[in-house]
Formats: sequence, structure tokens, C-alpha cells
Amino acid sequence: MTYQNILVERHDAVTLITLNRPQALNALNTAVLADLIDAFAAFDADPDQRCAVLTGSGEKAFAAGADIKEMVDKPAADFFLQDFFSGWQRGVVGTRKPWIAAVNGFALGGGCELAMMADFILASDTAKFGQPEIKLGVAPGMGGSQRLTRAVGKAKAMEMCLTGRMMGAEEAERSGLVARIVPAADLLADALKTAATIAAMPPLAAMVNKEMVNLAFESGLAQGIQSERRLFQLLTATEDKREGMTAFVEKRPAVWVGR
Ligand code: CO8
Repeated sequence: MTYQNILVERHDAVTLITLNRPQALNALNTAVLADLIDAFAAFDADPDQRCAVLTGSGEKAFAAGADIKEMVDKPAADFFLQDFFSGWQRGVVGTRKPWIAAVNGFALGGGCELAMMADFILASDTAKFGQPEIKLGVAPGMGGSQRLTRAVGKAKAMEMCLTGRMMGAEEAERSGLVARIVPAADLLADALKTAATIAAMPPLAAMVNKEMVNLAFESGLAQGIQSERRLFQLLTATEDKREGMTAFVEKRPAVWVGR
């Protein structure tokens, strides 16, 4: 499948998706969203694909936000009637397999929000994160006020949303927004290698681990612990649990069947 606004490549069991509007710093418009929804659905449905990486083309930006030129003249009623931005939650956050955002420059507004939809973020040393929507007379609309606050805490999230200031890679790592910083030149190779490590894990367990950690983000402690226990118990019924534990006991590498 070829797309107008993204590039999709397969690297063995890893799907690499690249936002490809460098002339607009990979700004996210309706067409980009449609391509991403399709690409993430194809990734999720392909049994040979186990982990994905999302990055931006060009050296400057992961994504500089939702496309301001698409929104500038759009009437409020249309934002409401189209439930503008709701597709991101269904089509991107709803992906069941793990995926990584490799942030290679500006991740602003919707770009920061898209990166935070990933299971984790790897950032280049040139990455800059921000929610500057206030400067446009609006506010985050794709989850930024919620996910940024959960990631970095109220003080930093509030300061960033109210002043529009950007956070560099080091501060983002220190604050818990990103998992790791990688030199810009090595970011893609590192992200693909990390994704390959995840892709080599038993796939059902990878999906369940993702679901469990997301539960900590989205539910209360008691409910999260209860769900974790149930999901753990579910995994004990898989062939991969028997294989993984038997391989450990027999001191040999495990061979996963994905069931
Ligand atoms: N949308 C559309 N085009 C963009 C965007 C964007 N978000 N960002 C950059 N571009 C375009 C520029 O217009 C320019 O195009 P052209 O050459 O045709 O003029 C090109 O990309 C290059 O950009 P610059 O010349 O501005 O590059 P600089 O290096 O000078 O600056 C910046 C880089 C600092 C990243 C700057 O481009 C910038 O500030 N961009 C906008 C960042 C921003 O405000 N993002 C938030 C957008 S709003 C959002 O994401 C969520 C809105 C939620 C609304 C909720 C409603 C329900």
C-alpha cells in the first residue's frame, strides 16, 4: 500500500512509519490522519509485524502540530460535527501492538500529543517538545493536557501549556516524558533496534505488557492491580508461557509460537 503523506517500510517484523510532509514540518492534517489510521490498522492486523516505529521525515521535525492552515477557517460547528481529532484516539491510540515514537526534532502541539500516544518515546538530542496552542488562541485537542500532565506532573505541564515554552530533550528525559535520548544521527537505527528487541518477544505477552502499563496510566491503583493479576493469569494459559518457562529450565533459547 502506498500513501500520500506517510512512508511505510517493513524491517523484518518491525514496521517503520514516517510522517512525510517535510515542507510543512510534518504538520498533521486530515489526510495524514487517514493514512496513519490505515497504516496502524494494517500493522495491527499483520501477524508477521510485531512492533512499529513512528518518526518524522527531514531533520527538523517529528511533527510541528496539527495543520494550522487546515484549521484557520474551519467553523466551530464543523470541528464539533466532525468530532475533530477523535480519529486519533480510535485509530492510533487503539493500536494493540507496541509502537515507539522516534522524535527527531520539533514535536509541538498535535506532534507532541502524537508522540505521547506511543508506548514510549525515544528522543534525539535535538528534540523539542511543546504545547504552544495557547499562542493560537486554543488549547491541546488530542490529549496533550492529560498525557503531558500525567507524564511530567502538573507544574511543568501547566507552565508549558500556559506559556507555550518548549522542553528540550534533556529536560524531557529528566521529567519522564521520554525513555531515552539518542544522538540525532543514531536515532532511527536505535529505534529500529529497540523495536526489533520487542518484536523478538512473545507477541501475546508484548500486547499484554503494553495493556498493563497503559492501565497504570488510565485507571486507579486497585483496578490496575486487579486487571494486572487477571491478565497475568490469562498469559499462563498460552503456549508461549509453557515454552518460555520450559526453555529457561532446559537452558535453551525459547521459540515463540504467538499463541
Ligand atoms: N501547521 C501548518 N503548517 C506548519 C505548521 C503547522 N502546525 N508548522 C509549520 N508549518 C509550515 C510553515 O507554515 C512553513 O510553511 P511555508 O514555508 O509554506 O510558510 C513551514 O512549515 C516551515 O515552517 P517555519 O518557516 O515556521 O519554520 P521555522 O523553522 O521558522 O519554525 C516552528 C519552526 C517553530 C516549529 C514553527 O513552524 C512553528 O511555530 N510552527 C507551529 C507550531 C504550533 O503552533 N503547533 C501547534 C499547532 S495547533 C495543534 O497542534 C493542536 C490544536 C488543537 C486545536 C483543538 C481544536 C478543537
